[in-house]
Amino acid sequence: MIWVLVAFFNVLIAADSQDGRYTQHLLEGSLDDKASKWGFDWAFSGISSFGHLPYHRCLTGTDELFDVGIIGIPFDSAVTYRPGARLGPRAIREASARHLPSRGFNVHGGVNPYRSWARILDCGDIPVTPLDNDVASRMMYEGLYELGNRPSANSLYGDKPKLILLGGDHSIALPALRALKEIHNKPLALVHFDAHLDTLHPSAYPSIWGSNQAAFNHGSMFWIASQEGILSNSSNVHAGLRTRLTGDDWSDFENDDKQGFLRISTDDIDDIGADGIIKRIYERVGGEIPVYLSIDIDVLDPAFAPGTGAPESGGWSSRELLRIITGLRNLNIVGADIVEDRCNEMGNIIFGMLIDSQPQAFDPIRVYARMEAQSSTFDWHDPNGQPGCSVKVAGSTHKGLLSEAAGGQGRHGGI
Ligand SMILES: [Mn+2]
Repeated sequence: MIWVLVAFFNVLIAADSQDGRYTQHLLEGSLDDKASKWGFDWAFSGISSFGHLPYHRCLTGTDELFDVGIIGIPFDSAVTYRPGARLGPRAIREASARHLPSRGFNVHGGVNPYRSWARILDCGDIPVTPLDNDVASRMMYEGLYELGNRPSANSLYGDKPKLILLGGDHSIALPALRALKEIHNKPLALVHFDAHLDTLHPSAYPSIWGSNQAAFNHGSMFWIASQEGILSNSSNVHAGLRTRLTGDDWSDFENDDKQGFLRISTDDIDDIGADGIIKRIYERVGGEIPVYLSIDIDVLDPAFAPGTGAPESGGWSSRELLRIITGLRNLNIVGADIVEDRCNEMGNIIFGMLIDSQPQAFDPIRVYARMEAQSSTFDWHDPNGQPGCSVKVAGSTHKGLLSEAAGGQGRHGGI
């Protein structure tokens, strides 16, 4: 067979000697030109990192600092309905292929995230075990604490990098909140987009086979976070709710009230519009407290996100959600997640918003909110066997201009 190769080589040489354009073309650039000649990708070429960002397995090396880290959390062992979100990070990365540095200017944020002050890396995945949720929770916490506690590459907007998590089911938010609370050394405000509350007492699930591990699920993680004192007790918001409740009464809402949440229902957008929802979130959260933004894509109508883990009809459109999220750019966001399915367009909007987020620029609706960290205990077991929540959250102070927020419960006002 070697003669075939030799013959082929001879043909190439002959062709080249007859017309030197091939050799000439190859030698045109110096070595320094290689990057400009080959260092780009089309939307459809290249390895599938998020938005064609530089990929660095950040957990295994500290040599690459970053300001915003994209981190996959391929874990879905805590769902109660439809699994599959462990494939989310891969799906999201693939779906983000049309985001490129050369065409990355975000008209909502007025910035090209790829060429901004921020160094953004795709930090790869945390290889979370699917076999033991206690171990999985520890792996997520340790990995995120490690990454979030590194110095940022550029300290212009903070000493610590911002973390964006690609889920994964929604339970991943709990180890993320634990890590970020430790890193920032104060309770966080949670801005939570979801059809569901996710502040459910673990015993709300219909089983007597409870355990501490069973309490770590994708509907109770914010209840646990509240019990552990991770969340500020009056700066949290749900947006896009349309869930049914446990049992025969309003106890899920009453339980939610105790955890310091303002509820904005899906229907509220018909009454106050996207701008009204943005305004309510600002009034509730303020611009200084560190914020964790958690987006369960079931906040969207199943028409837009049909593969999600627990679909509910009657949700917002992609356009409505993008408009609301983009309007939140002046929150002091320190971490965010996108969970419970694959998604595509939201990723770029979010990191554009994150790197443009700066507390000192927060001015349009100035809210003076100061929270005092409150100790609380976490014990999912209710000694009386009651499904109600034995929340122990001491009183907190909340100074500020929150008159509308206080009554701003939307369709579910006062419940
Ligand atoms: Mn949900």
